[in-house]
Amino acid sequence: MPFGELVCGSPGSGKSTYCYGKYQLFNALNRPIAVVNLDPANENIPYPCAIDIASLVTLDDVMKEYGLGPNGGMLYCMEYLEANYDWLEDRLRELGDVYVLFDLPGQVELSTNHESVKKIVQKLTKSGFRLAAVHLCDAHYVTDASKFISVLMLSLRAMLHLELPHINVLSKVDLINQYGDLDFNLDFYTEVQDLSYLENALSSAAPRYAALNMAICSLIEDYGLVGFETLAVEDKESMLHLTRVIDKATGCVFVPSANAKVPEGADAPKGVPSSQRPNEYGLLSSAMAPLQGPRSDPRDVQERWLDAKDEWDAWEKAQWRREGQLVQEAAKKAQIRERHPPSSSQTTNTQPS
Ligand SMILES: Nc1nc2c(ncn2[C@@H]2O[C@H](COP(=O)(O)OP(=O)(O)OP(=O)(O)O)[C@@H](O)[C@H]2O)c(=O)[nH]1
Ligand SMILES: [Mg+2]
Repeated sequence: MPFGELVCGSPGSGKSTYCYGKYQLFNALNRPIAVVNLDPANENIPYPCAIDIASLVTLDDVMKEYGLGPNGGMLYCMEYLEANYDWLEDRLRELGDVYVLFDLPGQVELSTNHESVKKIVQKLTKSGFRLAAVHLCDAHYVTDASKFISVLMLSLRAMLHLELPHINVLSKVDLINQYGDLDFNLDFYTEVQDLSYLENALSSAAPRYAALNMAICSLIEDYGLVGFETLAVEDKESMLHLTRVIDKATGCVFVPSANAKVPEGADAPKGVPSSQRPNEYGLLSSAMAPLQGPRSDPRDVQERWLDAKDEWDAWEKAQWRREGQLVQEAAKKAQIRERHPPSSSQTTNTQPS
């Protein structure tokens, strides 16, 4: 049963960079992963691409052939992919039981109202994929009340449209202090508990629309669905935390590792992937426990990227320097050992008499 993510979000929100970051993280963790590029306009793909929509259709060709603009062309490409879903299915089957990331184009209508992506997702789900939508929103939107409202609306719309386990993410949180001070602590924006506090900021920016803005706020609150995780793609702790959140949302957290033991007496036919085998972990007590650890609390994130960014940066640099020194020392020692291998008398273990 393959697990995976549908990585969506507005243009430039960091989708492709996130896919590459996750690819590197999973390789370091020895978790098999494949990235599928579904953006027919993605020319500089940063990650090794397991499947590329460009080998089926490209935006340039569509624009030339049908005289369409870039946005219409993009919608056509997605409709073409939907019509040729077999092409995608065949290639996904060849990948086997790996974790799959789908890197979507930045046109938000694809994940908010256009039907093709939704239908492709439905077909993937039907064929056994367990996907979560990871919706990236640039973190700088939280520095302005009206932009924050628009990002909440966009996120809610995507949640209602895609009908997948859904994780909204404030990406590029490492850059957030460049856009000035926040009116509230970061957890106000990530937890989206009480939007009435935005009233002052919204009314002073656009007094004419104050009532409309507050009506939108109460609509978002009534649904009670939108909340955010944070992401700084180069921060390992941030990536690990987000990975844990997504694993929990997809149910991947319940899947034992490939070499997990099967309980005594349980029926476990050979060749069945580990996701379909019984296992002996106490999953409900451990896997569903609240997430803990660095960057799992928005207050930690605020301290790291806003309140004490310089101190943390300096500390991290010192750690990297230390790691670099250790690697150099280890390499030197290995060189010396190569040049002067220990004599056989030094290597043989002498048994005590
Ligand atoms: N500082 C910082 N920069 C980031 C982060 N994530 C992405 N970026 C930068 O944001 C820019 C856009 O990133 P992309 O990954 O191309 O964004 P995208 O969403 O794939 O863009 P489209 O495919 O055009 O919609 C690049 O310059 C990235 O280096 C992050 O976490 N921190
Ligand atoms: Mg991209």
